[in-house]
Amino acid sequence: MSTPTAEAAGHNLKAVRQSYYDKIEKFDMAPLWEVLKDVVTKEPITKCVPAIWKYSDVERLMAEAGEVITADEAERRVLVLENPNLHGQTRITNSLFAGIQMILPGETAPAHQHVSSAIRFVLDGEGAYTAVEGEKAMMSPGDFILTPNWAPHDHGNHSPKPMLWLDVLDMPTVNHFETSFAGHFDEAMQNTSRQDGDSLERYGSGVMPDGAPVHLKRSPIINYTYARTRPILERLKKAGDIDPSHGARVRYVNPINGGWALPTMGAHLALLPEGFKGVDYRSTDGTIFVCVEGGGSTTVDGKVLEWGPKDVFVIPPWKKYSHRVSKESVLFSISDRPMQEVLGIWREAKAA
Ligand code: 1HN
Repeated sequence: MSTPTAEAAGHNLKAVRQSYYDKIEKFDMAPLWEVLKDVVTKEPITKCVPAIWKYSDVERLMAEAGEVITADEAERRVLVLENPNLHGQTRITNSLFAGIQMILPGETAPAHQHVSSAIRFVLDGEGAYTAVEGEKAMMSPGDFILTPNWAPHDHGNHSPKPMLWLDVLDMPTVNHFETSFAGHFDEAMQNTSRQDGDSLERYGSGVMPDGAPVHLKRSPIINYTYARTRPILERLKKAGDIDPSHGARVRYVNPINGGWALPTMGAHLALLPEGFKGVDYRSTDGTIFVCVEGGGSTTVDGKVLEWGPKDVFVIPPWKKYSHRVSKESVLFSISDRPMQEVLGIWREAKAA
């Protein structure tokens, strides 16, 4: 018990400190000791919460967007997947943007470029294209398509059906650094000089043209097709090469140096065998998942996310999660892990 005088002295000290803080504020200074515990936390603190976007909702609401605005008017007809705890911030995690884009038969989305790198992960439709740096990449479900930093890109749909895909961009990080530049081209469509699949054939087969330009920061491959990647999961499964948390998993790499396909975002494709019960896992990179095939559930922070084909869900940084499936399933995932690794701040923890 403090004595009345000690209490009075305590009050006095508080008042003295406060008047000192008020004084230094006028000089744009502040006492670190008042906030130190909040800014240097013992463990990661995140505003991001786990969430799932069911494809049935996405498909219905996106169809309505098609009646409200054209792709040309919108420039990009994208519904932002906003983290429920970050509404108004145009992001799914603190560092990444995610959205669903739709392009209807006969539409084009005009050519532009920006500092943010983007990836597309194709959900629905067949045969619309995205043109990136002169390569016209035809899209099929499960394809993973890169639009590296400053690459000119446009999209078009000459197929009879709507085409929908997931866009993920590092835009919130680019804006964190306040380094955004963007440009538009006079022509709606860029001239394409390279055919569908050209970069995958040139660079993704264990050889590459002698004297090929060495892109160290980003992969030269534009479209990592599902047709090429899916059979590798089958091989891993058959060989029993199955991680207890992640299943049979491949990483999308830059074939020049074995690093991530992009310097800012890293992606995987994983097969969870029938009856898979994943061991708890967590890492500092908040991760966006897409169910490509099958269905199952992911438990995170006491919450159960039930997912099926084309559903998108997000796991916040450093939250323990585990996947469970009854039938064989395929999950695509993407995060800001390459950025964290290059800064030396990425961590993971596997349950014992
Ligand atoms: C963008 O340029 C595209 O090119 C998609 O398709 C989504 C989200 C934020 C900023 C730019 C695209 C985007 C975007």
